Amino acid sequence: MSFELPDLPYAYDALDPYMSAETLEFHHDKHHQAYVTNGNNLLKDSGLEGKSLEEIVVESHGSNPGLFNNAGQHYNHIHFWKWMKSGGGGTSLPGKLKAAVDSDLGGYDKFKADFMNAGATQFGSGWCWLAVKDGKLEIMKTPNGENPLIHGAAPILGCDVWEHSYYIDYRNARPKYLEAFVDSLINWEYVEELFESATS
Ligand code: MN3
Repeated sequence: MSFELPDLPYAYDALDPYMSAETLEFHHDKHHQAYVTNGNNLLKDSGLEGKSLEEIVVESHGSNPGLFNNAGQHYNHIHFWKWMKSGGGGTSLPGKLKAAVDSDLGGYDKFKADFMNAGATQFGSGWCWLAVKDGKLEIMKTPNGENPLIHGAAPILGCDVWEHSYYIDYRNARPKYLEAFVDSLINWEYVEELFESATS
């Protein structure tokens, strides 16, 4: 396979004021595009050309760091755009997901605090995650382009805490960005869809 930049699933200004059109133009058109371009160059002659994106991420880990970084970030961003929507976020979790958040994570308020804390305490660039591991929800954080796939878990929600994701709108205030993401941007229906496929 070769990597391709997907279109955003909404207009550039759809997430305003929580994430500006300017941020999305740079983040999608420049940063994600660079992972696609560099990833395709590094995929050539890697021996992984015929694999799925998930397989490329897992199999390049530890053996081909350049490809791993770009393939990981391509995977992460494909989902990141879909993890947000206009009018998203807040406590309106679909039923099965809400039940799992209650039983595995101690409820929505604790999920929110722990997810934001994972993002705020990721030193430098990286991601915070809600993932399914061994059938249960877990909060995780990873550096750079890494994601839960290489830890035997299925990511169902992730927030990009690289500075390019928030510096235009929030400057250095990463916790404010994380709070806006949780309160006003999360596409819970897409999270539920990934939860269903990770647990079925
Ligand atoms: Mn990014």
